Amino acid sequence: PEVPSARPGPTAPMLPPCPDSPPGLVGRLLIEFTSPMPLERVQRENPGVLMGGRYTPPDCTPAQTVAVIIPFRHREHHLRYWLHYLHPILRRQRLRYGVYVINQHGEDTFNRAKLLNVGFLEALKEDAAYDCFIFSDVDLVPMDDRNLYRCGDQPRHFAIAMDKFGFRLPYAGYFGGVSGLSKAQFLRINGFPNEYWGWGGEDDDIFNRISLTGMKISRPDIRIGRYRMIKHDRDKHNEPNPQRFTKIQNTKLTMKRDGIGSVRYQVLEVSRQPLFTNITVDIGRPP
Ligand code: UD2
Ligand code: MN
Repeated sequence: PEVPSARPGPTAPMLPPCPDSPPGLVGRLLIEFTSPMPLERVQRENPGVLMGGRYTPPDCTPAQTVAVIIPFRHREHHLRYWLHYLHPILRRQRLRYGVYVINQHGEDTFNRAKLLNVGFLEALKEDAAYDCFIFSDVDLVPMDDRNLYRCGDQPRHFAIAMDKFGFRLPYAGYFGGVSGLSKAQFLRINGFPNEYWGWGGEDDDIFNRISLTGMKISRPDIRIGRYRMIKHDRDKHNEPNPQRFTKIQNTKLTMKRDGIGSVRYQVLEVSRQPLFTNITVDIGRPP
C-alpha cells in the first residue's frame, strides 16, 4: 500500500510553535490621530491580512486563536485608525486572529456589553477554534507592542494606563477599555450583562463577575499597558445610564440569569471586509 508522505504539504505545514516572546516587537510606538487615514491606504499596507480580517503567522504555530471583538456604531473614522495601528501590532505579536466589528443596528440606546456577548457567539460560529477573546473599544490604541493580546490563566486587563487618565489606573477595580478572557473564563462568569443600556457600569459589572467567581485580574506592567484614546464627545443615544450605580451593587443576584446564556438578538448582516468582519445586529432596546 501507498505510505503517506511525512513531508509537510501546503495544507498541513509543520511549523514550530510561536515563541512566548515574539522576536520582532519594537516596544514603544508613536501613536497619533491627526493625519487622515483612508481605508484604501490601510488595506494596501496590510496585504497579509485575509478577507474578514483573519491572519495566521506564516512561520510558526500559535498556541491560541484570538477573536478581537469591537462594539460599534457610527465610528468609521475611529475604526480606520484602529485597523491601521492594530493589524501590524497583532502580526508582530505572532497571533492567529480575526477582527469582528459588532455593529448595533438602528438608533436605540447603545449597549456595549450586549454587543460583546453577540461578538463572542458570532465569532465562534465563524470559527469554532477561537479560544481567546479580546474585547476592545474602537478608539483605543496600545502605545507599546509588548502588551500582548493573548489570554492567560486569569482574565486580563490590557488598557491600564490611558492618556485620558494621566497614564494611571483610575481605580483598583477598573476593567474598561480593552480586556481579554479565554473561552472557559468567559463561560465561567456567564459572559457579560445584557441589561446595561447607555454609558457606564457594564465594565464594573464584568469586574464583579470575575471577582465573584474567584478569579483575579492580571495586568501588564504600567509602563507597557499604555494607551491612546482618540478624543471624542459622548455619542448620541449613549447617555450615562442612571441605573448603573444600583445595578453594580446587584451583580451577585443578576449574573446567573443575565448573561451569555440569556442573550437574545437578531443578526441582520455578516459582511467580510478586507480588514475585518462586520456583523450588524438588532439587539432590541431598553425595556
Ligand atoms: C469608557 C470605557 C469603555 C466603557 C465605557 C462605558 C475607557 C477607555 N473606556 O469609554 O470601555 O466601559 O466607558 O460604557 O475608559 N461605541 C460606538 N458607538 C457609540 C457609542 C459607543 O461605537 O455610539 C463603542 C466604541 O467602541 C467606544 C465604546 O463603545 O469606544 C465605549 O464608548 P465611549 O468611547 O463613548 O465611552 P468612553 O470613552 O467613556
Ligand atoms: Mn472612548
